[in-house]
Amino acid sequence: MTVTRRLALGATLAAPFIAGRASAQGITLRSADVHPDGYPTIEGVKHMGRLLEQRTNGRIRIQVFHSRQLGDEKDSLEQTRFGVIDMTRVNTAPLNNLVPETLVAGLPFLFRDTAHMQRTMDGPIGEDIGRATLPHGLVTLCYYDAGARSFYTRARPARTPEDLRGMKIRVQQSDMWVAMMRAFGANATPLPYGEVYSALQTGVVDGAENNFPSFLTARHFEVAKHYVLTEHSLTPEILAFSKRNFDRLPRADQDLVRQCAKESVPVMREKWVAMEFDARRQVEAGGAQVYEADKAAFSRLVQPVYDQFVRDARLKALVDRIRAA
Ligand code: GTR
Repeated sequence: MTVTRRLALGATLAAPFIAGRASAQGITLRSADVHPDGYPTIEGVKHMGRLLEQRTNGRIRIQVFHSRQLGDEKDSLEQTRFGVIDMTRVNTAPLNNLVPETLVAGLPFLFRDTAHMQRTMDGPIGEDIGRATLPHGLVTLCYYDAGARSFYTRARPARTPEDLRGMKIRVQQSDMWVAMMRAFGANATPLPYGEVYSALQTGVVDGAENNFPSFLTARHFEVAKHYVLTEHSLTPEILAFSKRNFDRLPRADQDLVRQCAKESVPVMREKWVAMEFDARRQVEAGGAQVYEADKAAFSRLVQPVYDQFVRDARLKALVDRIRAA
């Protein structure tokens, strides 16, 4: 982010806080996202905003700050927790160290498929995970899809754990994700999303892992062309509201915010399915190669991650319930 941009934003955000201050103009909720405009997560939040606007005759609106205008996910999470902004859409990973319940949703090869992930996160298990964010200043409103994450590398494809051994792989800033790479035999380099492109370009890392839409929109396919379908995690996205600001809303508005977020989920998912398909086509047209992976070999290695992170009874119970779901 340039200095001028940061300063300009600082000025915007320093403006008197709006949520909970009923005025003639109503409330504009500020929401952050790292993705560019048009990405399915942003379309989801915009849909939620349209619903709120319709149902309150324009009294409540949402303004989305996309493209990391408010920084990377750790930054926007802090801003949300402290009520500087109202909402943020992040992956579960940047929450893992703070709220261990969220790491369950990213565990390698836990969800059998997308339907299993959606059923889990939309139901009581997702509610329990969401409730765990409350003491940390975040009201979890809903979960969005993030497809399956797979590895992509610069020099050669990593189709087996053997191929991946010793490679430096960028991961999100989560201890569980670091351990996952270790289990696969790679060296994890935790970095914020905004730094991944240049890390790949300059060879600071040998590869990274993500879904097709992010691989495309962050342009990583330009600098790491070998995409291998390991699909090692179906970690979903979280849409979180600042608890501090949520508590200042009247009860009826709180219910409405929750309801409109819920109703944005199928819209987001529809856009996701379309984009996932299209993104794969586009990266291939742009010179990326997609390979099958030896998934069984990768999945045989994950037990140490479970041993290290799913130790206490709370998390064990969540994992058992997910497996049984
Ligand atoms: C994307 C996800 C982002 C962020 C990013 C990353 O798939 O939508 O929220 O987690 O991956 O790898 O940092």
